[in-house]
Amino acid sequence: MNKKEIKEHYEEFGFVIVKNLIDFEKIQKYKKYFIENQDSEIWKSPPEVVEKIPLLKYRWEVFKDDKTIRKFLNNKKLLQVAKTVLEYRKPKLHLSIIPWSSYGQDWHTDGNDENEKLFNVELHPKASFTGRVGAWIALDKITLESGPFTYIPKSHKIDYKKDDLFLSLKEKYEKTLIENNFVVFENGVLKNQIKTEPPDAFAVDLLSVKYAEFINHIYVPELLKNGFKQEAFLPECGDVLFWGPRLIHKAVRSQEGVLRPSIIGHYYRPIKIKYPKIMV
Ligand SMILES: O=C(O)CCC(=O)C(=O)O
Ligand SMILES: [Fe+2]
Repeated sequence: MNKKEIKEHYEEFGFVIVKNLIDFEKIQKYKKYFIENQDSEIWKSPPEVVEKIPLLKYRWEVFKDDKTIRKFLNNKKLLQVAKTVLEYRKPKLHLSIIPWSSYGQDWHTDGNDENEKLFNVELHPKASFTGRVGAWIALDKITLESGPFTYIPKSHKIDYKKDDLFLSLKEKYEKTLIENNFVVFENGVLKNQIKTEPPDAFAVDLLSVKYAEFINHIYVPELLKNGFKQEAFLPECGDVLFWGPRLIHKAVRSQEGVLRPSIIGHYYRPIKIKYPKIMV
């Protein structure tokens, strides 16, 4: 695939798959490193980072700064695709997800202002980046049993401010929240607005549960009945899927005893304001 094809596919569908991108030897070397160190503390976020970004306490797999991981994810071929889709010369790595089993994170986007504002929760401090792309790298063949990355092509194009399905379901859902005294809205706005960065962990926790419930149990099931289709990424070793922050995606849970050899890197295009290197 040339750069133009990569960019066009990414823009049209919200993701692009590049087959056989990463060399076998590089993968073998990284796999060996992972296997040798999988029980080590090096995979965990250091306390000083968790303190700065309370949300990280829920993401034990977010890794700080290990040379081997950094080197693997800063592979030229990965960066080249990140550069192409972000249209930026120097994308920066800001997150890695390294475990070989999927805990089954349900449907979500990685950053979508309109959507997150639903409950006035800003999970992604906006000031720190203007573009973001995730790379899902298969270190072996991935099957349905391994718990594949699963996504809804073209969902990145949904305009939540105008989308009738989203707006009507959201209105109904908000009503039930109010009726159940879960939240109080004043003039259509949540009374307890969260403006701090990083946001107050308790509030985010509480509200994002509702946000996740809405997306997973109400919105996405309806979306899938209304013309959108889900697809699973079932790659061979060395294949990489790149996706944009607005694409709706999830991780299918790995079946008991089945591994999902993979590594995920997230890259971003920074702007002036520097936020801590690692974030969710
Ligand atoms: O583990 C997965 O397959 C999904 C990961 C994910 O949602 C992400 O990295 O943003
Ligand atoms: Fe995600």
